Amino acid sequence: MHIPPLTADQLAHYHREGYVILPRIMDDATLEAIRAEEARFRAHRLARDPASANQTMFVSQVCPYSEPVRRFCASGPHLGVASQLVGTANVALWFNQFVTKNPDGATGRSEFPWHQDNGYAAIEPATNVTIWVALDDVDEENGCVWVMPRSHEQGLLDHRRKSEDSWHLTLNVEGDGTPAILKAGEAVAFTGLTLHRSKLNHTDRPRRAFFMEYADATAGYSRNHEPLQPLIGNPNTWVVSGAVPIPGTF
Ligand SMILES: O=C(O)CCC(=O)C(=O)O
Repeated sequence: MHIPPLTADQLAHYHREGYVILPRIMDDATLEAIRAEEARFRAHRLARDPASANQTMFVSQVCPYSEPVRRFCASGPHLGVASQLVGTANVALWFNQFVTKNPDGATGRSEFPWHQDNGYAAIEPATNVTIWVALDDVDEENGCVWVMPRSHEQGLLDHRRKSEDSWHLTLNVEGDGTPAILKAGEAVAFTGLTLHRSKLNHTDRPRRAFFMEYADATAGYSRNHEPLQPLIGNPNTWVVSGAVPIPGTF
């Protein structure tokens, strides 16, 4: 599958609005392979924890466990676009995750509240991009992602825990934002500073998604305001395009 480079208009939209809708980035065969991996993890999770049937399933840092996932993240046809969005030839994959929003039923728990990805782990410089790929057709009914246009202009905002019994971080946001309505295999790309969220899944089927975060391979990261660490050297981080300087200690 070939994905043409983003046009100047698409790139300008990304930098101005903080997001851009991408065309299809997973072909049928890849979509099936990645869906099969999602099903494998979901079955495993369900066997371990039957209550997870009604909860959102998050499976992070999947590459060590899955060749199809690793192949897509590290050499998928979207890497040229990822490099354009990050703005450098030297790009690192540093995070990836399945997010399966199971049917909410009447629990009201399938919401993922407003946040910036850098609110969970700050990347510096914050030129990182999240590429969120729909594994099913997604819309307002089954809990698509919503982005808040131009919110990245505010820089990194203060997040707080949603509630004592939740690990979600969030903050007050005025307005509804824009739904990223996608067909399976299409994606939305947004900056690490772009406010986004997803609402409830009102259907009776899981809403499956997979996302990857790419950053300048020389960037650093910090969780909980701890000192910045180089991304490279973190066992989950891989250069997927270009190279980084070799440390003196090698
Ligand atoms: O897939 C979703 O519903 C949103 C996930 C998300 O925003 C995140 O994990 O940071």
